[in-house]
Amino acid sequence: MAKRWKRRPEGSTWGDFGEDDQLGRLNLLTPEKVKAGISEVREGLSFCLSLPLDYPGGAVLNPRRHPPRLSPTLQDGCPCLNFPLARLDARNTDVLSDDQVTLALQYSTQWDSFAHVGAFFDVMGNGVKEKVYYNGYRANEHIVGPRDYRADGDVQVEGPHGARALGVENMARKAIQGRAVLVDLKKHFGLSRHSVGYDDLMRVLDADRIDIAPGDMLVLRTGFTEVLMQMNRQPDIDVLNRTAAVLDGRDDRLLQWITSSGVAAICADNYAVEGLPAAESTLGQRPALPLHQHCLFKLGVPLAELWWLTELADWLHAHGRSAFLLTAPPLNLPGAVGSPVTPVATV
Ligand code: UVW
Repeated sequence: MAKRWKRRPEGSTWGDFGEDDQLGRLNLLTPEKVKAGISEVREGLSFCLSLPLDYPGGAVLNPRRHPPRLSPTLQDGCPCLNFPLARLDARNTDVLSDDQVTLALQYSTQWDSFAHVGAFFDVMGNGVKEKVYYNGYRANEHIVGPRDYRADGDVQVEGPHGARALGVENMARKAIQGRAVLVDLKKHFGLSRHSVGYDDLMRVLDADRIDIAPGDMLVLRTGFTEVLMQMNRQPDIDVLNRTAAVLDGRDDRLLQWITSSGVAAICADNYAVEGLPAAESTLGQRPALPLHQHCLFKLGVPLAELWWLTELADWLHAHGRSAFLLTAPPLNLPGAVGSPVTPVATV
């Protein structure tokens, strides 16, 4: 089989975990790392780190993403909520409810898979920039949409679409469990918007005496979802755009730290982990989502957003701790690019 790529992006991990790897840094969640996470469990207390999935409310945070719509499935043409099975057979005593949902998979507490953000890159070294994703998986071959966007005219694509590689099912099968470390940016920067670069992050790690080891999952508490929850499903986008810390995706030293720290994943309670729009850049061609491109496309570090971290952070502070066991598999939904998640922290 022809290799998918001859050149890899500078500073990427492509190929380091195998030619056909689809897990990236999640490979660092080894049995030792799971045991390291389990050794952080001393009290047997668990925290749910998910928002109710009908938050943020409306579609102002991201106009592509609408709140979930629940509806009953149909039983012989009738809505199956409180459906008396006696309608089918008078001897039946059961009452049946069964439902379905239309859900933007990244509407609320979520994981981004590596199929979420790719880039134009000359993978074959022939001067042609192709649309590729982590480890050289290709647009229209592995990540297939209903339309092939081409400079010389779009082409409709027949047949099933979705992520034939890099989908969330790979992350689900990995189970995503291990040692995680909470870094509390709200404690240091408050609830006003603050763009956190390398120097800021190093000061926080130093002040709070936090050690992050390769294979740890980095969990960032900013307080964003605390403000969001108070808006009661009617988010005020102007307020939210001024709320809470975001990582500065244009800070190359911060991106380099993500590379060298060996973190397996980055999870945050804010909207996109990084500040959007990203700061202006003097480069002509540059990513609009620089931290997404660095993590999802180059390194294979999955990103998670809109987590609920309040009770966990309060408990960890009260007990002088920052590490815990995190269990956070996405849906085992073949072909999906993102996934809701109900992460569980255990201390
Ligand atoms: C975007 O499209 C901005 O995605 P995410 O939810 O990963 O920030």
